[in-house]
Amino acid sequence: MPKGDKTVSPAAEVMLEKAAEMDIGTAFDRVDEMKPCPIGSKGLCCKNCAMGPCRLTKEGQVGICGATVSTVAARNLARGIAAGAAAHSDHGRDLCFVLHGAATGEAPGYQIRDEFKLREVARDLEVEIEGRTKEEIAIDVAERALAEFGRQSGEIYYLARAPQKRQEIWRDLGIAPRGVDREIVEIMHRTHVGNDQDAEHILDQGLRAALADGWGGSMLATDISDILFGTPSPLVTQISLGVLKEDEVNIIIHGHEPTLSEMIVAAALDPEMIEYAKSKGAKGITLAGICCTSNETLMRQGVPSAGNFLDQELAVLTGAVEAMVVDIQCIFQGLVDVAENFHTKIITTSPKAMITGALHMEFDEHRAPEIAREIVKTAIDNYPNRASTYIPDIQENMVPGFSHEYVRYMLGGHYRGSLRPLNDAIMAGRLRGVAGVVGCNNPRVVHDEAHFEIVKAFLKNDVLVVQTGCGALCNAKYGLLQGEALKMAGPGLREICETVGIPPVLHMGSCVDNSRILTVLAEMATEGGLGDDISDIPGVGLAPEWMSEKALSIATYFVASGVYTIMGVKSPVEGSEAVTDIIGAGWEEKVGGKLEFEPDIERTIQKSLDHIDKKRAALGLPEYDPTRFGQSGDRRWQAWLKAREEGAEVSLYSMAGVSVEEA
Ligand code: MSK
Repeated sequence: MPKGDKTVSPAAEVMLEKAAEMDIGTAFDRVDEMKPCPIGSKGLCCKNCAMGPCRLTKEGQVGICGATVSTVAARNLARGIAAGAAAHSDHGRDLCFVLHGAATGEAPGYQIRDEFKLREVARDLEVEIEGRTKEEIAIDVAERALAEFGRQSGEIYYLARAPQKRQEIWRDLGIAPRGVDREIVEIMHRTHVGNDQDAEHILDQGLRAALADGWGGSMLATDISDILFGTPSPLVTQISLGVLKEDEVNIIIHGHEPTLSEMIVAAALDPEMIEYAKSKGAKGITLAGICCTSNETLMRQGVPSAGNFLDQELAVLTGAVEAMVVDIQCIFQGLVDVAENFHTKIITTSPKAMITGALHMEFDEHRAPEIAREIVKTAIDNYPNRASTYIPDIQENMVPGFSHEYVRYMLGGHYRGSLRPLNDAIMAGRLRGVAGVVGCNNPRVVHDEAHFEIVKAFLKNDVLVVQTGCGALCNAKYGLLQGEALKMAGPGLREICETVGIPPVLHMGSCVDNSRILTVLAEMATEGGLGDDISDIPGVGLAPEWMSEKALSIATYFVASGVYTIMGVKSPVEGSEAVTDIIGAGWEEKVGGKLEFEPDIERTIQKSLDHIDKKRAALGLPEYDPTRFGQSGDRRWQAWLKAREEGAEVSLYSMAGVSVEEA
């Protein structure tokens, strides 16, 4: 395997060599063995009834029922959106139950950590606040939130958080979601054989269900996680496989829901558990995350991250993991096979996700602390079974935790918190625009390459980047989520970041936390100066290494909210020109955003910058000109650059105490 052929991650590279040496297969190998079906990959295989599957290979061909290429491709895409919206939203529903239990006392160990946010959410859900205890409010918030899933008519509450103009667009088109579950079920109904057979009409429902996810299920998941576990603010932690420790019990938490992982964090910090680990010969307990469980726990508790989606099997290959504790979504079944070569226990915990061959220790919020301790104890008991280990000595610092509340605060403090300075910077041209670069890894493309290259190009072009999910974890591994990355930023972006004291790439959380990006966009649109709708903002959304149905739902709710969204890898509707047009020019005309699939990294960058410039011109803003703002004025920064050029191993943070005169 040529170097860099599979991944740009040095830690992953080392582990893939190890896997080859040990003859252990991973997703990086399976992808070569499994060629994609040329018909299904283009969206042209219909298996919605037992007359088929009908495999359509060219325009003009129809299935046994007469379904056309565009109908089949649209149905397949809509079903993908439905599955993604269901996954996010079911995650949100479970958090509502935990909040309810925390308030009634039926879920011991959970607390209402952010009462301020509880009150804000209560206000938006029209729950009475005055003269009530936080528990009384929380019970009503949980019940009102749960009712959003089963709501049958009207509109979900959080649509009111969108700019007025956007709400009117949704109402005029008849795509304002009535209830989360209803819109998902309706996709399944419409795409049943012999039902909705007009591609555009099918995909209108795709927009509606995706909105129910973004402004409904996902937004509720984010809000309730913040109420229960705290609204994130920046902190420093580490990432990559080097966070695992040779002489400690290593437990990896992987999946998405913070409900169990937060309890495992508490159990792993318990002095009794640490003593127990010592009694087994370890020096302590190290907890590390993978995927979005990692995002949840690193931004609130500073739990280090072992990596992103494609790092999951590689972490087991270190031989140093006593237990990998998984809950829902993005968990490879292949983990069990890899773990068979080591002592590692794969522990499933969700009643919705069991894996044959894994140890199942089911989570129940009514006795969460007890279950978490049992799991940690199981991992500790496994430590003496460890054989040889191989942990790459590679890790990087990162600064996660930029919730939209913190972004508002950092730009104006408690009393003047607002996004005004952000809008002003875009209007002045210091910032060319904004980009949300989110989503997964996909072994069909080089691991982490597209995320890294695209974000570097944006920084150079003064585009402020926000990231979530595995995309955020990717660029954290390469040092972009810390102050040192300002060396890659253009002069305007660098000045803004230096003034505010932020890295040029802002980590906003997990997959469901893409809802935080929607909130920021809505506030930018209503703040003034950048039009009056999200579609006016010079910004783009990207998922360059997407792989999951959740990514399809996320992309669709960004488009439905007015954002030009580009996904990489390949188009799942490539076989239908009509559907490609519907989600492109068609959706742009309807909702102001469009969805494109562009596998080429350079073209993705160019399309994004062209779009940002087009939006700037439409707003009458000055043309982007990086020479207008000259060099960064931060002399500490200049001193740091000089010191590095001279070969000194000095961190920018360590220079914080250097006076300007000294610098
Ligand atoms: S975990 S959905 S691989 S971002 Fe949220 Fe990562 Fe994508 Fe899963």
